[in-house]
Amino acid sequence: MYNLVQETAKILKIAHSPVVLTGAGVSKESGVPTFRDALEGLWEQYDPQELATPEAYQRNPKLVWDWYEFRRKQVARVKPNAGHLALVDIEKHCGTLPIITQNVDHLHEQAGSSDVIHLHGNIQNHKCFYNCEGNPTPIDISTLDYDENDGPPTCPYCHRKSVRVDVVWFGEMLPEAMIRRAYTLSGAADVMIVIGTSGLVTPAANLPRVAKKAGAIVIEVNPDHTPISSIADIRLAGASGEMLPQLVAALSP
Ligand code: BV8
Repeated sequence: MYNLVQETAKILKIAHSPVVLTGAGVSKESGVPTFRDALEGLWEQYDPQELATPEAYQRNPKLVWDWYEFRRKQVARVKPNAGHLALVDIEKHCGTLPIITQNVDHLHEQAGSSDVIHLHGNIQNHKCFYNCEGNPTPIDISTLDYDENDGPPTCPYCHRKSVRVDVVWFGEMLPEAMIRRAYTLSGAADVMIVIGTSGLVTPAANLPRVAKKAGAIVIEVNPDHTPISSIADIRLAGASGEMLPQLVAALSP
């Protein structure tokens, strides 16, 4: 593994336009369950795709609201881990390191990464399900007076019980500006580091192939094999909280 880390450091030292794609695995060592693990305890009877859809919210708004409140409070308690912090150091070494993330936590920003592209939104933000004042209709729930046990709060504009978390659900389009920039960055990258994603959800999962097709070197950091492993030039098979600090050490003179 030592040689692969050294090899990766050599590649990064001469990279002009490196880019990173992250998934839930990069936040796991902060104590945030990966998306597939996000169904612990009382939630384990559900499939995420049965909770993370507009249909699920319309079918059972309180269930969906409660799941996201459970996750939002979990995320609010955690801190960036060594992997997030190592990415900040790598950005300093490379001069630039845009991070395209599928994660809905804010740990990359909290660690100090300066350019984070959120493909799937942020669990701390909320909006009206009907976008009654425009798409989106942002709502700050800290200004609302609502009963935590009574499901979604009332929208202050249209007065329906329609407040929802501002993340991208299955079957919903990604924010146009975010996905367009992600494709542009991936197509212009000379190195893409893919960290902690199962590579199963599109369009995010397409990005490593876009980078590869454009001639980028693809490096995967993941303890497990994924559909992206087959196009990776280098696989650092381990936890990001261990692999990325080793990479920073190898970059240091
Ligand atoms: C779209 C926010 C156009 C919500 C998420 C059929 C019908 C309808 C749609 C589709 C269909 N077939 C395909 C689609 C498209 C669909 C899709 O891809 N479905 C999948 C299930 C097949 N995509 C969409 O709907 C997207 N929109 O395409 O719009 C459209 C519209 C209508 C119809 C068709 C197309 C929107 C997708 C966004 C969904 N929202 N998140 C929330 O968080 O609640 S997705 C969510 O799951 C994550 O954000 C992430 O993107 C995804 C997968 O999660 P990962 O991050 O990869 O995490 P996971 O747990 O899977 O894996 C963790 C990895 O980390 C593992 O590999 C593990 O080994 C590794 N790991 C563990 N520990 C560590 C580690 N790695 C490093 N270090 C460690 N310590």
